[in-house]
Amino acid sequence: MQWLMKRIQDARLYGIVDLGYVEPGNVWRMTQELCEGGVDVLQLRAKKIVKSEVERLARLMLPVTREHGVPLVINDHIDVAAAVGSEGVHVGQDDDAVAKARAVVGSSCFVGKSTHSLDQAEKAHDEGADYIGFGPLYATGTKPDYVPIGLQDVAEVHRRVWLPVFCIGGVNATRLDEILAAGAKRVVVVSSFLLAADVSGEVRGLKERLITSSPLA
Ligand code: 3NM
Repeated sequence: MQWLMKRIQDARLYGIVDLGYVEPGNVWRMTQELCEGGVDVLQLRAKKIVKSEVERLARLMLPVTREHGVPLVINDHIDVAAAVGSEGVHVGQDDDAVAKARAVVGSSCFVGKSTHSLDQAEKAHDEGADYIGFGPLYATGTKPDYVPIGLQDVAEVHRRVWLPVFCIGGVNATRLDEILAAGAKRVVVVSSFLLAADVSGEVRGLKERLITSSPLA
């Protein structure tokens, strides 16, 4: 378990295979390309998809992510995470979401939580989340109902929360410099990777810039 915690702490670039962008038939290829490009963590996000299909896709992804040493995180479906033995599970804003997930997946799986304010970030920390998502920084079609929080709290969240903080929402190569300048250390990228003509190349380029311009303290 300690190695797994270290994996999430050392992670800089978090990718998501989001079924809003990727056809089920392309999940295996997309997983391969994201891993080859160098994502440090990969999530399966499949809103509005039946659970049995989420489980099937997770089982398809796992051999690829494991081959690359990339932890696989299942979004929302804690029972699927437990069934397939994924390395992580990601939950939303419900107050008891972390405890509920922990009760199901046990201690061999890390638990991440989405947060959208400094207050929520501190609460997630107190609830025992292993990492948090923090955003959306910008308006994004991937999560269209959420009001962007901007960059103003990025530095402060790192002062208040001693957990890996993954900044999310509208992150792309064009915005990376200002996001890092605002204090981000880790980012999640969804549509900008999934819609790229050269997925691996896009991941590789962004990862390189992330590592060189913002070493982890
Ligand atoms: N969660 P893109 S923003 C899945 O703020 C997700 O919690 C967010 O996708 C949050 O990189 C988001 O395409 C969408 O903007 C990120």
